[in-house]
Amino acid sequence: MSKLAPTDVHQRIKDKPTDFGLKVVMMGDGAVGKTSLVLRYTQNTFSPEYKQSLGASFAVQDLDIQRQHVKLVIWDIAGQPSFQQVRRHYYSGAHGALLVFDVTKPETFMTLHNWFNDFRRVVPRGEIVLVGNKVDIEENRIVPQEAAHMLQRWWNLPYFETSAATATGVQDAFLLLANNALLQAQKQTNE
Ligand SMILES: Nc1nc2c(ncn2[C@@H]2O[C@H](COP(=O)(O)OP(=O)(O)O)[C@@H](O)[C@H]2O)c(=O)[nH]1
Ligand SMILES: [Mg+2]
Repeated sequence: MSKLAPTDVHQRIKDKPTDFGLKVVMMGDGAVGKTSLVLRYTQNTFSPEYKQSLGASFAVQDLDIQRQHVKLVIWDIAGQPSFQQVRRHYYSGAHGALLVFDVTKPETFMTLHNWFNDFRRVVPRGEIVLVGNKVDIEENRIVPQEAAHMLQRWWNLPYFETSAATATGVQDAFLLLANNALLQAQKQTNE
């Protein structure tokens, strides 16, 4: 039998029960930086190599927000269009989504409405935060801020400019998503 190390005991005493489990999903075309944003947020790391996601994986982040102990479960789903049916399945039960495009690739901006509609069809009241990623490569930027702001007003969503490479905006985007998702989850519990 293995003995508990003192640090484990401390960890267990410190561990508080979870008040809320929140599910959020990453959305957006392949290679916009979804996996990189999750890794930056949960592990504070970044890798410039491209590894295509297959299927889905998830990361967990413990947060204390609004005096609640929250377990944020972030689903990172593959962006391949052939997985559309699979995506619908992953959306169900989600409290929110991070909708990501790449500011250097206008085609990833043009497809946002598909992601938005797909998600809202399954989760009509899900919270969405819009994210323009890769702002660190400003010289390659093609999608201007004004275009994102237009969409933001149209859909009434929060918008953040981020870089998984430099960490710009990443914490802010996930924190606001978690906050809004928690409010939504609390509303549902009280109904
Ligand atoms: N310069 C830069 N490259 C990024 C950024 N985010 C992701 N990448 C790169 O873009 C590629 C695709 O990223 P990935 O996270 O796999 O995209 P996903 O398919 O949406 O999950 C990888 O080579 C990443 O290193 C960023 O903020 N800035
Ligand atoms: Mg990925």
